[in-house]
This record gives sequence, structure tokens and C-alpha cells, in this order.
Amino acid sequence: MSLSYTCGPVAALQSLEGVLGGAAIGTNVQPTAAAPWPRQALRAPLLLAADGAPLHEEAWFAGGPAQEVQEGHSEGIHWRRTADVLYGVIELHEDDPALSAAPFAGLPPLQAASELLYRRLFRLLQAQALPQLWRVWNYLARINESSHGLERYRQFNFGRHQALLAAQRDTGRQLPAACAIGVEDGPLSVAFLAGRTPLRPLENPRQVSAWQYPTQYGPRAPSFSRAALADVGHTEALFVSGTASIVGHETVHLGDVAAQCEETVRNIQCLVEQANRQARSAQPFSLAGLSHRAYVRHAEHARTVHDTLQPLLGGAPLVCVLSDICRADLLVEVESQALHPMASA
Ligand code: 3EB
Repeated sequence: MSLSYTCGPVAALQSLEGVLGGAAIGTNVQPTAAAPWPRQALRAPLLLAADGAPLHEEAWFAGGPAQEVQEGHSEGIHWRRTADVLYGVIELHEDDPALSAAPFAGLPPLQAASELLYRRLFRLLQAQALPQLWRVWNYLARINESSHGLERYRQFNFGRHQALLAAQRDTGRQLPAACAIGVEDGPLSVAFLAGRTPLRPLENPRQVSAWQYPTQYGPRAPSFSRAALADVGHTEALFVSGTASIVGHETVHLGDVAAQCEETVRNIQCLVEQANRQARSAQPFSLAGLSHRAYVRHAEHARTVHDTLQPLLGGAPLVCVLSDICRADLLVEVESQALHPMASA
């Protein structure tokens, strides 16, 4: 089988047959629950969209002969899968009644929601016998606000970490690529790709691994790899996590959005080089050959972000979204991905 990825209106396709799932971005997106396939609603403004398009849609497809796609709803997750790969979406409101019972009662609500959501996610992967989590998209409301004495992003990290422990999963190194992004409102929303083969995690030599961050960034470290390679049948996927203007473990270029963009691209370039040392596909990965999504904190920075990134990324596809970023001093974050055909044996 193979895995592919498109941008554009999925409803306009001939059939949904090979569709695993995807995402819709815009201020007027239909709720996740209303979608006929697992489709994560990211309710956030698109910036500088071509011809003012109000909606951006992306979808993952399974290809190849006789790809049977199964679909289900379990553990609160809407999922689709083939024999090798599963895409799922799960949302959990912080006032969900399950969070006022043991062992979650009394915890900060977002921490509890994160732990329960990830416990469900890991149970699904075990039940479906596709245990390897490759890529996760995390969206949470009011990410930089605090409650119960802890910033909400740090609550999320705590809950995610507890769920990894509860599932007896690795909390260092063998972690998915991820992003964790702030939206105005709504439930905790997580979309994910998982499969059969262990990912090959990549770290950035310019940065401390996130799972080794010192406790000044919160009581539990963020559980993600800087990037990951995954084999999906005849396709090699490169997932570059949300990447920002961080060197070592510190934010650099405070208040300078253009310089933050340049530093971010240096970090992504570094990850592309790491990927090429381990890649199995025929062609090397490159900045210009990836698809990119930029999360921009302030709408008035959109033009600067776009015009700084576009040439550095060699004109590669770039979608800009207005959203919050997990550190209050980060003005921009970029995530990237590519799918390459495997070198023939
Ligand atoms: C950073 O490098 C920026 O918590 O899953 C980037 C990607 C970031 C993923 C996550 C956080 C996450 O620390 C923040």
C-alpha cells in the first residue's frame, strides 16, 4: 500500500473510498462531529489565503490495490484504517462527566482531560493492533492561560505524560512527532496517525530534546520527538513537529518575528539533514519538497511571516493560521511533512 496526502476540498472528490481522515481549518469549519470521515476541525482564521478562501482542507489517503478501509467509533475516537495505518480524531470537553470521577477528580481540568484522552487513544491503538503512534496534532483552548497554579499547556504536558506512563509507553526517544497549538475556545482536540512499524525518531542537535527540557518549562516535559520517519508500505513519511525559534532550550529573538522565522527554518533544515541520514526512500528530503503550515500568533505579522518564510522554503506550499503557540514568547511555529516513495528493493 501507499500513503498520500492532498490539500483541497475533499467533498469534491469522486469518492471517499481511500480517505483515512484529515483536517479542516477556518473560522467557519463544521464541527468535527458533523464530518462524514474523521476530520479535525481547527476553528482558527486562515491568513493570506489565496483568493480569500475561507476554508483549508487536507486529507490523508491510502492507495494501492485492494486497499480496504475500515471505519469505526470507539473510545470516543472516530477512526479509519487499513491493514497498516490508522487516522483518528478525538475531542474531549473539560466539563466531561468522566473527569469528575476517580482518578481524575480534583486535577486541573485540562490536565485530567489530556490524561483521559491519551489513555483512550492508547487503548484504541492496542485494540486495533496498530500500536505505533507516529504523528499527533494537539489543539487546546487558551493555551497560555493559567488555572490551578499551572499554565494550561503545562497541564496538558502533565496529563499526556501520565497517560504514557499508565500505558507503559516510552516517555523519552520513541515519541511521536507533534504540535501543540492554542485556539480561542472549544474542547481538547487531537488527531493522529498510527501504524504497525516503529517510527524512527529524529532529534535536532541545535536543541535540547523536548522530553529532556528542564523543569522551568513545567513539572512534566513535553512528550514529542522533533521529527519522525515512518514506513507506511511503499511510502516513507517524514513528519517534522512544530518547530520554533528555540536554541538549546531557550527562546531566541524575543519580539523579532522575522528573526524567529529564520531561526525556525534553520531548525527545520537541520531536521531535514537528520532525516536524510536515515531515510530509505529514493530521493532526499529538502525544505522545498515539504509542505509547511505556519502558526502565527498576531495577525499583523502574517505578511512578514509569509514573506520571510516563502523564499527560505523554496516556494514550497505554506499555509498560515492565526493561533497561539505554547510559549508566550514565541511568535511563530512551523510544522512540515513529506511523503516519498520507497526506494525499490
Ligand atoms: C517547542 O519546541 C515548541 O508539546 O507536543 C512544538 C511541538 C512544541 C510540539 C508539544 C510543543 C509540542 O518546545 C513547542
